[in-house]
Amino acid sequence: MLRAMAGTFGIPPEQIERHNAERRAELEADHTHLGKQLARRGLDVERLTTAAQRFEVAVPSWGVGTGGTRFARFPGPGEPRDVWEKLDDCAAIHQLGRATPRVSLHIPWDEPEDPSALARFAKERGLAFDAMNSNTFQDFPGAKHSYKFGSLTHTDAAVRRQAIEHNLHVIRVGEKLGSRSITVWIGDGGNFPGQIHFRAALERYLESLRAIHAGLPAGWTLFLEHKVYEPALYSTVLNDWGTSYWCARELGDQVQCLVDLGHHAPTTNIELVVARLIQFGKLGGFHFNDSKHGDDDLDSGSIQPFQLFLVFNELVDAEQSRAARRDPRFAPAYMLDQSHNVTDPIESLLASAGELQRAFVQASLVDRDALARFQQSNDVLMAHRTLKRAFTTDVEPILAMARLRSGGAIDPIGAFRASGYRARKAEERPAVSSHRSGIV
Ligand code: PSV
Ligand code: MN
Repeated sequence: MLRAMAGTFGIPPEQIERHNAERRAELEADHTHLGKQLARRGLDVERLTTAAQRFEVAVPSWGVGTGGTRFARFPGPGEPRDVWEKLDDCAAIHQLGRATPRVSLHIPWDEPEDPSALARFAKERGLAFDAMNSNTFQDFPGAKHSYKFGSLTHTDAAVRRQAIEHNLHVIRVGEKLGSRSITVWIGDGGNFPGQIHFRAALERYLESLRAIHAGLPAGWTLFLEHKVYEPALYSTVLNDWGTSYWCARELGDQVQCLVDLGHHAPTTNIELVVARLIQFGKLGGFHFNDSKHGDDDLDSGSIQPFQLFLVFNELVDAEQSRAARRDPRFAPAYMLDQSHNVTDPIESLLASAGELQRAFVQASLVDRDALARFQQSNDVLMAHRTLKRAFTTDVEPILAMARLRSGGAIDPIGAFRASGYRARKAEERPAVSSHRSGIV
């Protein structure tokens, strides 16, 4: 469906201004007070607020629709029915939170008929496109070959070819949208011991990736996304960060590893994985979410906020000590990848972007000189407490001030609820029975 007119979009700016006016004085007092406390620790609240303003994370187009489990999906009112409406919701999120100026699209879920028109539509709403995501884990109408037994690693070269062509198509669409990266995640793997020859499947993976890499435009990055299980329940082809690292290294400079926080066994030390990939110059990006049991795709920071902080601790440390890492262009791409099953997706995405920003600012508070001294002298308790001191600091006034100064809302979820946006969309977007905007 082509959108001829932009129509009404977003939250009326006067509503945000009114919301902020009621809260500004208290925020300024809190920000000043926090500034004094931080100054005693040698930290500059203004520098931290500017850093928070610069923090950005991409939102997934599939995240603005209600997600679901394999049991059911319970759609909410006013759900976006197509990619245009998804962008409208992404624009509202960015308007309020000011941390999400880019959208990550999934093809063919969001296949645009006219990519240039979609790029214009996004630009009008202050949005651009982040990494493209290819989808060879489902069969789509009209496809000649099925991915039931794999895609890029299928035993049949014709199936592999179809999956390669799809990825090249996604890159071409991305070029028209102004994207500069593609994330490749495959559902390939086995459900039974004996089903798959582990080494042969990985060889086929590399061969297919080489073909995609050959079609990668200059300046583009290809992200490899590993996952320990699901949908394949016994083994996956790109099962862990080590395999991902090996493949990325085999493939060359334009290929990097992407860490989805939910794609590991429950006891995996993810911040250690992050540190290793940084050290080896192959940390390309993240899919942020949270989990309790597996790839739960819960809201970032909702279950293990300390883990999120520790991940950002590695990122900030690497940023501050450039010598410690091999990649001089170190600028990992941040994306959210969540499934909002029981909350309003707009609220979840606003909250999640805020949680990442919080972890980033808290990690920026770590006294790195003191930490290095405690590590050097094996003062274990004080080393740990140095991290804890940063993690337990309430940086909310910095986050709220960053939003205010960037033109967003002091309390984005409160402002969203007061705006009546969802009720308006419920009227404008009557539910259609066949649409599937989430992950089911
Ligand atoms: C797979 O679990 C994944 O994390 C990949 O990034 C997919 O593209 C995404 O979820 C959406 O299903
Ligand atoms: Mn992911």
